[in-house]
Amino acid sequence: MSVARSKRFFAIVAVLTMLAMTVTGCGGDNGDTDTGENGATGDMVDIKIGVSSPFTGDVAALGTGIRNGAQLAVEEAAVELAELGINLTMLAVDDAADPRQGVNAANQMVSDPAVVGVVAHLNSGVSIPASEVYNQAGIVQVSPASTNPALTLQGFENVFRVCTIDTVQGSFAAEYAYDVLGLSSVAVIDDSTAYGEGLAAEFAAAFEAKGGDVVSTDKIQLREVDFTALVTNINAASPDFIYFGGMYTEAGLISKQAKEAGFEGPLMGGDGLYTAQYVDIAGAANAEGDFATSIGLPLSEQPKGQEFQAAFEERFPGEAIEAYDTYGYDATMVIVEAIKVVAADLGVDELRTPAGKQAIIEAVAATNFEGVTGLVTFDENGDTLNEAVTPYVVRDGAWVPYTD
Ligand code: ABU
Repeated sequence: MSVARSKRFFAIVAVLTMLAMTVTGCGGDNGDTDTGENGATGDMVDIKIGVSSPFTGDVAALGTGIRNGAQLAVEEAAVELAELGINLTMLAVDDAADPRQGVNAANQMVSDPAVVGVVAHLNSGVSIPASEVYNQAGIVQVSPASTNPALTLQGFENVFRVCTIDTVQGSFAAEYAYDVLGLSSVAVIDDSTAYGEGLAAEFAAAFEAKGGDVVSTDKIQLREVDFTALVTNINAASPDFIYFGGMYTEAGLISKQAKEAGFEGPLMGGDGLYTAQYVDIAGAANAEGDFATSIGLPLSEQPKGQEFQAAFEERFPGEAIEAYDTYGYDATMVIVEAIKVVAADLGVDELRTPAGKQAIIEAVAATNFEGVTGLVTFDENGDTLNEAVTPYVVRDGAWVPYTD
């Protein structure tokens, strides 16, 4: 981060306070600025970046974090873009981790002519159906956190993600469990979602390829709370550990109920578990020694992680930085960088036109951006080339990077 940029990162100036008042969605709703017929407020062209993830419901901790990261980025970028004649604000819409609500959110965002790109969504099962809406509308979608490979294999030129995919995460987890942790038998469970099913399948295939024994495979449903029969069967099979493909709410309950039923091994899962909420739900004693892989490097090792942390703590005092906050920030900045390219090439008045939005898609495809999380570049499918994954373990009631 350059000195000038770093200063902007921390500066909360009067104009920013005014702009922040138009950043919507803190309560999960949307909002509009007063915009003239030509999309201009005074001499400024109104441009919005849409942000949609779960701000309510069982996985709101991760979804709200994405919005926080995006909000930080928009507020920082608004100062620079104002100098170009662009009034940049954020349109935040809750998808509640629900595919139908996600498609509604997508329709709401693309129907606003000021929206030139979206940071969306957390859940793969939401991102995939919503991506059709963005594709039809010719709007760029950059997901901060949807890791199912299918999202970027649809042939949509407008779809990108800054997180690596579950093919990478699942095989990393299998190798780690078998080679580093010395675990050789596992009960695999997934939550019947695109993410959970996909990750569990990738993990199980890679674990068996290593020589590991998958003693059972089971499915649960979202919002299930009683896993008595499942953990009884797993205890009878006595695997070394449980692997769960899914999110932290169900994972925490399975860990709790398995340990309380006498299971002595750890539970392991993916990035959907990497939040303090997991430990709270499982109970610290039950979660102790459980494992998760998460996308990217630990915050302290991300290239601009410490600057992000300082800015975040000033902007959101008392709030925790969740797994995908820096990815929400970087996904937003990828769109901001594209806006700057298109504004320079075509002029700010073209940004809201179909040609301008298409040019933004093309500029995002050519991204070469030093983000908080590292260098952001995309392959021909729109997947990031940054494939970092980190193993974490619960120690003394908190997730920490795992070291031998
Ligand atoms: N990648 C974590 C959870 C989000 C999803 O891909 O469904």
